[in-house]
Amino acid sequence: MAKTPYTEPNDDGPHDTEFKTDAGSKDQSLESHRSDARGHDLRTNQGVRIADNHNSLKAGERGPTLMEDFILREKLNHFDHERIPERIVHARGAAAHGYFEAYDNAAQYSKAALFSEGGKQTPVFVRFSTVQGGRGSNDTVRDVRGFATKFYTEEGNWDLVGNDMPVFFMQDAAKFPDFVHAVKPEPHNEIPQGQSAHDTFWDFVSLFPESAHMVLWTMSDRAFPRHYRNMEGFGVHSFRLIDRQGTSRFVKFHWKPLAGTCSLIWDEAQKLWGRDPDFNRRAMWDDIENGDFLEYELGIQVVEEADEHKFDFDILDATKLIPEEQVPVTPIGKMVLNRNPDNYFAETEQVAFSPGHVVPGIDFSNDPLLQGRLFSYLDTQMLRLSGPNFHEIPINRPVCPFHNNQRDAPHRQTINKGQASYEPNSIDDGWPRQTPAAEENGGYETHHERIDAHKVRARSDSFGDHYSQARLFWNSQTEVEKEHIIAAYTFELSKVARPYIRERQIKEILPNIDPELARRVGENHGIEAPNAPTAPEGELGKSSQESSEALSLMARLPGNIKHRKVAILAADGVDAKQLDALAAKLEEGGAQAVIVTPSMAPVTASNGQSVLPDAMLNGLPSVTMDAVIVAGGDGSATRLADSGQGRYYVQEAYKHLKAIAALGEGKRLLEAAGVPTEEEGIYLGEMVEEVFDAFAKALGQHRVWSRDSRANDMPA
Ligand code: HDE
Repeated sequence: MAKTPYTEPNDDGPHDTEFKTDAGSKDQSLESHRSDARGHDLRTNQGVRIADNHNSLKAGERGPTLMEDFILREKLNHFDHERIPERIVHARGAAAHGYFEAYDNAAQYSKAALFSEGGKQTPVFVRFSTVQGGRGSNDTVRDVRGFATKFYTEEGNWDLVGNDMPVFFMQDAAKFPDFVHAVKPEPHNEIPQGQSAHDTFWDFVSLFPESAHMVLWTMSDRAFPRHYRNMEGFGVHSFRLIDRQGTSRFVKFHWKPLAGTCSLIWDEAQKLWGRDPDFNRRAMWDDIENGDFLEYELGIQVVEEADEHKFDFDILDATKLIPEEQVPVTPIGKMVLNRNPDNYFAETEQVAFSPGHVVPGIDFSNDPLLQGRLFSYLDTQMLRLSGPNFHEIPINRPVCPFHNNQRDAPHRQTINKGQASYEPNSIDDGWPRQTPAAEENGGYETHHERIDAHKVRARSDSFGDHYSQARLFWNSQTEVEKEHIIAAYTFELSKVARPYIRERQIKEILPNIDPELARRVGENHGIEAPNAPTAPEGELGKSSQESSEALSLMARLPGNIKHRKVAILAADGVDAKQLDALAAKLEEGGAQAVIVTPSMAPVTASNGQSVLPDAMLNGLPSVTMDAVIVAGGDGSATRLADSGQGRYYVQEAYKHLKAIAALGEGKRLLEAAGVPTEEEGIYLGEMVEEVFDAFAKALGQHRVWSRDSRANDMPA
């Protein structure tokens, strides 16, 4: 290939190679930007000490304020500009720092330095988000979760900007603004916040069959994860990894949570909007503060270029996943999130991700959704972060050196020395110079893909199948999950005012996923659904497999009680020794015991000991917990049974399929609340040892699934 004539590469090889990352590199790079006011005087931004921070400058004590008051003007001026435009999507987020550690096998797939050797650590910053709601909306809404990771590698930043669902609502970037306009709060009244249950969303998706697969995912319990640590992540598109020999392979990226997958229940998620709108971000923050870190494995599904067309779908179509039975997920590394940001705005709000931030060894596919994203993310940062220098904001700066001839623009921080800001130049001896591509430590080289085609505004026939994988997902759900999906469609469509939109979804979309799904949702709306698919054969498509285990949330349940929060209900008269024994058992398994009492006043145990509560009944209601234990003692449970809040606590826990144990007289609370005492998932006994193992086993399954069909009878 002909070289650009003025190429003057580094004659003695690349120069910035002495730079190496370790897990702490980003923390160090942030250190010079941190500011701690303790021990310092209050000053203006120009450094002048302030003598009075309470009174503006006036003409007389009761007179008008003077323009001259430069201290007041600076303060108000700065305050007036404190907000930046929120993200058009993914506005509400929470983030954490951590590190990625490569496994031994990673280097065989990609020449990227972060994968170069087993055990190599690279700092990361991860932002989780919801999509639809504004910055101040709720955490536990029914929505997709963003899972965006910035790897600060020694060759520059790599952003893996993914979601917690492996597919997307559309195939072509051209439809993204339409979709977002439809799902966002409606334009005339800005209602509803954080929800897809409204006319414009269902109007659009019921007319847009390619969204059916992703909409089905969002109608599943995946749409409200219990904790960010219990959520999978997906790069969604096919990307390319390039190895040292220059071989390109298609890959799909997966984050597999080591703590297993589990979700909330819709009723619980809704109640949390009021009880704790910050439920997910608080849990992540608290856990990290307590040293209980979030951990994920990075996995890849690898498709050799020769196999690109061997699937019954197009791997460039972002509405399709590659079933794990067809291409297993190979783990290539592990990520640990172990440090909270120092400042929400400076880090979480100002972090700027882009799928276009890649490093040598990582490349794009022609997925038309991904191609559109490559433009959109940089464009959005120009507005959000006020210009092209957003890469200089501390959280966005690569940890490796970076020099180029980009100059000036708003808020420029770097003081570029020298006269030459162009290339070629002789004044600065040609610096900064290009680095030729190489097996390692080279300049970025795009994979040499041959493209010989007409310029067309068209879509490939191989993108025509809109339903086969929606059917695959539906067939892969357990009965309980299917019931929750039916309830979700029923609920969402009940919020749609226009009957013809409801009807269209039930008659024209759902039967193509599954006629039984359509019939059940239709029944709940008094609409008769066709008993067979209605879409043309091509749209219905065919999946070479009936179901896929990995698509059910149940496939990766936690299996143990680690990280779980268990409420121990207690009131005056409680058996203090039992409380200690319970706390010890729970902590031994890595769970957190939370003593919940009627008020924040200490309770007096039966042995006279004073027990300090961790929370009160309506302070940390059962929706914030994973399971409940009613402690025994002398009168404790009777006191709880006499209180509406006490009874409600266990009723709600029952309704949300939580494991419940009651010790000794604790049973009285269950009886008073109308909670059945003799069924699976309810554990009664005199001693902790009698009930604990069975209780812990049920908690490891996350919920008592066998209760699901009865749970809604509980009027909580
Ligand atoms: Fe995004 N997306 N997106 N998206 N996206 C944004 O960029 C966009 C898509 C995702 O925590 C925006 O900086 C287009 C798929 C995450 O800061 C914006 C298209 C996936 C985040 C944007 C998509 C995502 C964003 C808004 C279709 C999963 C939050 C603010 C062509 C693979 C990142 C911003 C963070 C954010 C555009 C589709 C994930 C407007 C045009 C598919 C996790 O640029």
